[in-house]
Amino acid sequence: MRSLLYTAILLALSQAAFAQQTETYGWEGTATILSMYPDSCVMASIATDPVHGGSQSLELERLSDGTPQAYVAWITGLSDGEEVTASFWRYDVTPAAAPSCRIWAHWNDDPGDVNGYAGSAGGNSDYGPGTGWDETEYTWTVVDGHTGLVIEARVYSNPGDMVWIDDMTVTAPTGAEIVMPGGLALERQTWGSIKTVF
Ligand SMILES: [Ca+2]
Repeated sequence: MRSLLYTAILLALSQAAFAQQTETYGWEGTATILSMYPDSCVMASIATDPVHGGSQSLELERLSDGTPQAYVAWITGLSDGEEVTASFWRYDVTPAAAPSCRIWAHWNDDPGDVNGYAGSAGGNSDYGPGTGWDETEYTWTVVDGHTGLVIEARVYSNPGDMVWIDDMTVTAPTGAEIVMPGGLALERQTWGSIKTVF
């Protein structure tokens, strides 16, 4: 009986350790991106053509010479060894030439500021086939005590280049928080409410 109980507890613990949550975002509302780097590097807007799912997508136009990073998701509350997987569909029709798009990320150890930066976390180096929509994905493993990760959509390689993004999926441990476009104001409001309580 006791060993059965231990087995049940161990099972529950292992399930808790590996429990994952998944959030999706398809740009069907008005929110575009959470932030960007450098400042004014992209024009982010809602498009109705091309679209992968639903009736809208995210349109990114590169404005800066430096590689623009459009922040499309933010995961906080992470610990070493945990994994975050993010994917989105991207659209360009220029095989082996710009415009192209990659999924990338950087660490952000400040849970109160989406613009915090604690070093590059790398990403998927593939530029895609450039023959319309294709899905790009990458899995990051948390290291070096980092606690947050910002998912970027990067646009290559000249000012004026445009790419489209749709149907993003982010999977993270249940103990983490996933912030999607449009979720930032809510998060701040929640923090404000918490501060008021204390
Ligand atoms: Ca969509």
